[in-house]
Amino acid sequence: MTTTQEFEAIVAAARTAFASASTPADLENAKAQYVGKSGRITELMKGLATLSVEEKKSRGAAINQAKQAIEAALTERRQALADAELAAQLRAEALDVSLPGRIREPGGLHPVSLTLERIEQIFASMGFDVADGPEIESDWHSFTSLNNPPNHPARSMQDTFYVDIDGDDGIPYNLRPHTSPMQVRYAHQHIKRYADAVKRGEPMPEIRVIAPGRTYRVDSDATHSPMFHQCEGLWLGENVSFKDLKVVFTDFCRTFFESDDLALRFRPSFFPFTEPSAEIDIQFQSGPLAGRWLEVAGSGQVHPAVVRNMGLDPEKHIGFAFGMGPDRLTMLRYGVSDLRLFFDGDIRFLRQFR
Ligand code: 2U9
Repeated sequence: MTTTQEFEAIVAAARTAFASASTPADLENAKAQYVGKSGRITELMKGLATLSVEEKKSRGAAINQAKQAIEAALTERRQALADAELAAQLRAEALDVSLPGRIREPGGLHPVSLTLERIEQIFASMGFDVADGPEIESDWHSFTSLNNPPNHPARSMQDTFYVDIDGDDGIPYNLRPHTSPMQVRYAHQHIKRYADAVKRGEPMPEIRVIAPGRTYRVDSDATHSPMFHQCEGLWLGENVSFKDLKVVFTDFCRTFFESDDLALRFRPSFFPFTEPSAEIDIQFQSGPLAGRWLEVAGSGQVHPAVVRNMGLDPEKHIGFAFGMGPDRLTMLRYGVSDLRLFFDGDIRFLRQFR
């Protein structure tokens, strides 16, 4: 083999070795075999020492040429590997900007909250205050003050939830079975205002209040939940009559259900805290519920004993009270057939009201 052929073979072998190096580390190993400390080119250079000046010149120039060719191949391969590495990284970290974003859906109020807000707004427009109060109540506030006899079944463990703490009277506190206690508390909070007015010789201020909120009873099926909502209302004054109850409640129902041809019926009934008492039924004239009488509330003239328990004079404060179930009103308004849907927390149901 001529010298030229020998050098060309070395360069070709180096090119092949570089081409088969698939990582920068492999490539540097391959490089060492040719232009490293004891690489083939380096060894050839060392071999020049024993040659004549003439031979050194010509062989040295040829070795240098081979070395430059190998270094050029090396640089080329280094660049190719770096390019491939960058391309792989770009591929791995690629973002598909055409994918839809992850949207944070806006929340919304629970359908029963929508109803409570609606009820509050309608009664506020008729001059009613909105009362708030505790959900754990004393026996006196939940039952005695409302004229419930001591042995009344509503007081039983089958009907009312009790907590493990006794009140001052030795009777355990209860989870309020209605929102009436809030109105008794409301009256007591405002007694000073009434007394001051009487002292100044002014007419007795009226009580006009609604009490919306969570209530609890031992009951659970498609139309009863152990936790449910109530909204009661109370209007007491020197001249408030059953006629006012009819006007107020008729106006409320027509506004709430957005229907002017809604019929109302007051059916005689009994509650310990009102006398006389009436159930209130409504009848839609059109739509899916048309023609059926639907019970929506209880009502009545507040019993004198209850007025007295509120710290007021039943000769001066006469008026009416009513109580309704916002859960049921929500079912009627939106056509929901199972009460439990409101409390299951299924987002597919709830988002329909957003
Ligand atoms: C005071 C005095 C009297 C509130 C009233 C009703 C009739 C009534 C039920 C209707 C549906 C409860 O949710 S429900 O099951 N309520 O029938 N509630 S009168 O009477 C009061 C309230 C407060 C001081």
